Amino acid sequence: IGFIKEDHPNASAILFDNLDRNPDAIAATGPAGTLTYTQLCASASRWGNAFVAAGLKRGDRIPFFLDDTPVFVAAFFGAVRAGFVPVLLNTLTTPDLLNFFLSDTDARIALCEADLVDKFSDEALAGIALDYIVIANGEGATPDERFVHASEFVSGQSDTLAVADTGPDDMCFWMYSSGSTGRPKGIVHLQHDMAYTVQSYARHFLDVTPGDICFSVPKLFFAYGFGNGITFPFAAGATSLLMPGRPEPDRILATIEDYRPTIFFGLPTLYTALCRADDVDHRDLGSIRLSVSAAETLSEDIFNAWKGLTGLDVMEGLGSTEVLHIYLSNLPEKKRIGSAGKRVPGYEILLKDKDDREVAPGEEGVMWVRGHSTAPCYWNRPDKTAETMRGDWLYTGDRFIEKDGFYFFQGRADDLIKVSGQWVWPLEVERCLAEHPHIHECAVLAHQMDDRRMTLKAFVRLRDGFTPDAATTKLLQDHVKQRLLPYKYPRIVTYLPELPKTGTGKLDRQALARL
Ligand code: 3SK
Repeated sequence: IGFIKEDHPNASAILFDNLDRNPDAIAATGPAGTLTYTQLCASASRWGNAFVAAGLKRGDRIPFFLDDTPVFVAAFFGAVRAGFVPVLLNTLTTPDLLNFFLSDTDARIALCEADLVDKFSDEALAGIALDYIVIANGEGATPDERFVHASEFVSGQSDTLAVADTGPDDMCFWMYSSGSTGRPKGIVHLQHDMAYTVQSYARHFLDVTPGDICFSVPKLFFAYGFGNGITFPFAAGATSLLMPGRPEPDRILATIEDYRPTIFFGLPTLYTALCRADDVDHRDLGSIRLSVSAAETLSEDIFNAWKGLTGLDVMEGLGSTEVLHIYLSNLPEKKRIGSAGKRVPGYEILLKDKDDREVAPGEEGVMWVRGHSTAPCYWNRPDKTAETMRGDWLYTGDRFIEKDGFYFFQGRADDLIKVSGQWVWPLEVERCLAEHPHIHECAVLAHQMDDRRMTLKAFVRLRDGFTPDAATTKLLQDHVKQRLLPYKYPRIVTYLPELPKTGTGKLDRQALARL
């Protein structure tokens, strides 16, 4: 794809190059405000200068506990341009986890959304030596002298900022993996990684032009939302539509009508909620030219429902935080429903068996990915780095089958469990259960019983009008027994009014495992 690393010594060029190209175009818009490229670069410069004035040293980490507003973007590019390292945190983080992040980053300054100041509780700050917690998007009383408002923090700083003397392989920003087990891992991305995702995925699949307005409902702290809402629009001189707050269907639909985005980025759970929203068929979705989905498999029902509403085929892909963005994708005109798509140019893909041998065509294997946007390591975790970053290849732990170049997800490599002495993939049971007409949504997890044996536990949200009782449980178990091998039925079925979701709208399997 003709990518020359040396051309990307500092990632802030993705924003600042627009000062020459289209300074007066709208860079960011949404309920929190609208800024041209000139205004956004000036704001980024003030942030960068303020971090320098606060005494940060090259490579110092700055945790971002921020919602999606222009402040996020300005502080991000200001920090990167000045040689500091933003750490993008999920704002749904619990205080104990926030404490871990603040300690793991060894940060001296953290940024916090005004609405979320309560999260910086005594528990979150125990043993943490922060000089400043900078409060964004709100004024008002501050809890103690460590807290300072952003207006004060950047006040008097210059509107221009010299770029730090970084190189393409210097650390640029981190995100944390949610991780299926154990504490989260800091995923380290380098200065050239963002530009690589532009030349690989964005160029071949999105073709963003300056007239586009990109709207990512998944938040900027999530690698998918980060590419959709920061990297791709700014690399093209387009506009990013930023919507802070909860991703409720009605707010999303109103935002689409008000700001008329042309590229819409969602997730399967979100498309499902939108397709089921009251009066969705009377809403104006006509501005959207391209709809993208990632992270999980979109059902054919929802694919068809969205097509009925918008006339658009959702373009499904799959990526990871370690790779930074999407490395498998369908195209609207070249797709297989239920598949994560084909290899994105710029990434090499291998499917290997457990002895590290490439599998034969049509056979299942664990996916390995190689490309220049993959993170080189997890911060301070040589054990986990060695498991995942193997030379310049990344071991994804996802099992796939490839047919005609399209990859079909089969589950995680590590979630195979033995029930009654026989192997079961919880995902296979989940997919089977999800087809039952009484089910709104469900998840199936491995569950260890008191006697240490493993079994399958289903978490089910029923559709309205169905009763969570023993008769329904038997119906659901019989459904699985009849469609899969009989031993695969979930021995435990727990009914919930709603299944917990992560900040990015995925099923929160860790939260379910704790129930
Ligand atoms: O989950 C995904 O498919 C994904 C896509 C893009 C970037 C990051 C992630 C995790």
